[in-house]
Amino acid sequence: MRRFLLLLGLMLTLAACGTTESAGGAQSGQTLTVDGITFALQAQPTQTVVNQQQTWLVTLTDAAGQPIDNADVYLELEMPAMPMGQNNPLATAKGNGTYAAAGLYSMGGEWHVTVHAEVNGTDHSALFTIKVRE
Ligand SMILES: [Cu+2]
Repeated sequence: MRRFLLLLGLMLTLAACGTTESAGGAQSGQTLTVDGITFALQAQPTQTVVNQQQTWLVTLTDAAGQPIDNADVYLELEMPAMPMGQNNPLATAKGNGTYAAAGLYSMGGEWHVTVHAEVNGTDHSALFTIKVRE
C-alpha cells in the first residue's frame, strides 16, 4: 500500500504541471499566490478522510514561474471552530520546487492548512481551507 501511494505521488507530481484542480474537486488541488510566490497544494489520497494517513505535496514557484528549491516548508493544521492542539508537519524537499509532508487530520470538518515557506530568511504563508470527511 505504501509503495502504491509513493508511486501515485510520483504520478501526481508529474501530472501537476499546469493543473490546479483535478477530478476530486477544489480540495485535491488548490493554488494561492502570496508575496509573488505561488503555493500549489495537493493532497494524497485526494479524498480527504479523518484519521487517514496522507501526504501533502506543496509546489512553490516564483513570480517568473521558476521552482523555488531553497525553502524551509511546514504545514500548520488548525480547525477554525476549536483549538485542536499543535499539528505542524514538516515538509521534505523533493526537488523541482516540490515539498512533501505526511500526517493526518484528527477530526472531520473544516480545517485551515497554512503552508509556511521560509525563503532566504523570510516566512511566507498561504492559507488553504480543506473539508475533511468523517
Ligand atoms: Cu476539531
